[in-house]
Amino acid sequence: MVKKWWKESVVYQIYPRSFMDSNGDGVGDLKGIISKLDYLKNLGVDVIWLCPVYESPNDDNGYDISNYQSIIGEFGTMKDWEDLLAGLHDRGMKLIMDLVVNHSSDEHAWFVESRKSKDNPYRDYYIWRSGKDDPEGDGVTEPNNWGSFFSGSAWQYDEATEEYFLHIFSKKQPDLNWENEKVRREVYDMMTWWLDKGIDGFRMDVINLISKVPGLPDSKEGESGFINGPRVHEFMQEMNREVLSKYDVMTVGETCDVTPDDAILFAGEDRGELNMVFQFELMGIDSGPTGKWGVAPWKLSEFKKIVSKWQVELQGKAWNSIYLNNHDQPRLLSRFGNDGEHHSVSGKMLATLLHTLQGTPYIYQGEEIGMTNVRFESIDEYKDIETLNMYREYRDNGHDHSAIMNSIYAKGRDNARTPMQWNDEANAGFTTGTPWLAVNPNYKEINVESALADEGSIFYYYKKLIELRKRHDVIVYGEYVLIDAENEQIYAYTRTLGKEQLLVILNFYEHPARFVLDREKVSFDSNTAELLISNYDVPANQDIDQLTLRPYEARVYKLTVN
Ligand code: ISL
Ligand code: CA
Repeated sequence: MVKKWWKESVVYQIYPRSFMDSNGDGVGDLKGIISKLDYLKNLGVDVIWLCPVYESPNDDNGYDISNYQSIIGEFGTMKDWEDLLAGLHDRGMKLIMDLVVNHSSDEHAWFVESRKSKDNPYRDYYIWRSGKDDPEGDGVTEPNNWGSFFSGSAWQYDEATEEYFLHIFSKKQPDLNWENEKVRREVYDMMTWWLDKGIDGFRMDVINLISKVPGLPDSKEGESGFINGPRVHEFMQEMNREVLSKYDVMTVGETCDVTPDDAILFAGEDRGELNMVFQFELMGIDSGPTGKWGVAPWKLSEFKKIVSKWQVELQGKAWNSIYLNNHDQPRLLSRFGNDGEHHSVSGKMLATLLHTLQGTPYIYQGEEIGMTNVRFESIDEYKDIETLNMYREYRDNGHDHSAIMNSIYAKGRDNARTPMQWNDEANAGFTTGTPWLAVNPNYKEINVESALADEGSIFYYYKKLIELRKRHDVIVYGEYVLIDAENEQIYAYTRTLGKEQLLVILNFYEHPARFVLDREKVSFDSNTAELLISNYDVPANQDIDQLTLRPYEARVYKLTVN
C-alpha cells in the first residue's frame, strides 16, 4: 500500500445550510463556519468537505448549481469563502469542494440558452430528444422509460422547442451532455480555476452517471442506461490527465450502485482516475423489496459480509472511503445504534468501527456529538425535495399517511439536515432567527456545549480515535481480516501491518455478549495486548481470550504478532 496523506486523514463533512448561521436569517453560512474552525481543530479532523456553496435556486439545496464560480448570496461572498480557506489552511486543515457536474440548474446560463432554440450554440450542452409516438395517449410520450431518482419520469417536456430534456434528478437539474467535448472543457477549466484558488480536492457528486448509453434505449428491469455508462472511465481519465494530475489533491467520487470491481476501476492505484469512491452497498442493507422507502430489518452477519467484502476486495488495489451517514442518509446512531438508553455507548461503538476499518473515515456534522434522527408531526415541516416528491407520489398511489411518515422517520434526508446543535439555548444556538428547518427537540441534552463539558462524551471519544490514527500506522494501513463471520451479536476483526496487529471487538446490541477469541485466527503474545480505546472502563490486564461484553461495548487492542 502506497502511503498518501489522504489515507491518513479524517474528513469532516459540512452541510453549510445547517451548520451555523452568523446573521440570524435562519440559514447557515460561511461566516458561521469560520466561527467554528477552532471547534473543528479541537476535534482534530484534517480535511473539510464542504457541500455546495455555489449560486443556486435551491431546488435541491445547492445540488442544482446556476453558477459554478460564484458563491450563493445567502451563504456569503467569495471573500468569505477565501477567509474560510485561509482559516482552514492556517490551522493545518484542508478543504475539498463538492463538484456537481452530472447536471446543473435549469437556471444556469448554459441551460437558459440551451432551451431557447434547437440551433442555439448551447443546445448540445444538455440532452434533448423529441418525444416518441404514442398513438394510445395524446400523441407523444417521453423519449424512453428512464425514471428520476426524485420520482416520476427522467424527462421533462419543454414548450419552447417542443422537445424533452433529461433530468436524472429534479426537473430543475437537467443532465449535462458529457458527449460534448465543449462541456468537458468547461468543467475542466472550472475545476482548474478552483484548484488554482488553493483548494485541496473534490468530492464528485454522482460522478458515475455522467456517461449515458448511446441511443438512450429503454432500460430493462435491473439495468440502467446511465449508471457506469460506456465512456465513464474514459472521461475520468481525461479529467485526471487534464486537471487532477497537475495537483496534489484528494478526490472521492460518489458512485451509486457500484461493486468492488467497479470501485477498483474508478479508484485503482494505477488507474489515473480517482483516489476513492463512496459506495452504497451498506446504505441499502435496510431497504425492502420496494427500495429505500421500504424499511426492512437487517442482520449483523449481513452487515459484516458487506463491509468485509469491500475491505478484502479492495485490499492492496484501491482505497476505501468509510462513512456511516451523510446529508442524504439517516443518522448512524438511530439507524445502526441505539438513540435511546444506550445513546452514548452505541455512538462510541459505531465510531470505533468508522475509525478502525481500512479506508479514509468521513464524519458527518453532528455525528461527533451523537445527533439523531428527527420525527416531525406534519409533512409540512419537511423541506427535502426527495421526501416531498415521494410523499406526493405515494399518496397519489393510495398509501396511508402514517405508513409514509414512518418511512420518512427511518430514511428521510432531513434526518441529517436538522441544524447543528451547539448549545441548549433557543434553536440550539444555530440561529437567532427562525431556522430554515426546525431543530431536533433533543438539543437540550444533545449539544456541543454539553459534549465539551463532559470528558466522557462521544465528542472526546472521536477526538481520541482521530489521535490514535496519527500514532498507529496499523490503523491506517493494516490489512483487515474478519474473525467471526457468523456471530449475530459481535463484530470482531483484526488489522495487521508487519508485526503490529489491532484486535477490534464490537458488541452491536444492548444485550451482553460472550466473546471467545479464536486463537487460530489471532496469534499474539498476550503480554503485549495494549488496550488502545474502549467505551467502558476495562480492568487492567484482563484476559482477552474470553470476555463478556457489556451493551454496545467496543474495545480496540494493539498486539504484537508472535
Ligand atoms: O439521497 C439518496 C438516497 O435516496 C440518493 O438517491 C441520492 O440522491 C444520490 O445518492 C445522489 O446524491 C447526490 O446527488 C443528488 C443530491 O440530491 C444529493 O444530495 C447528493 O449527495 C443530486 O445532485
Ligand atoms: Ca445566515
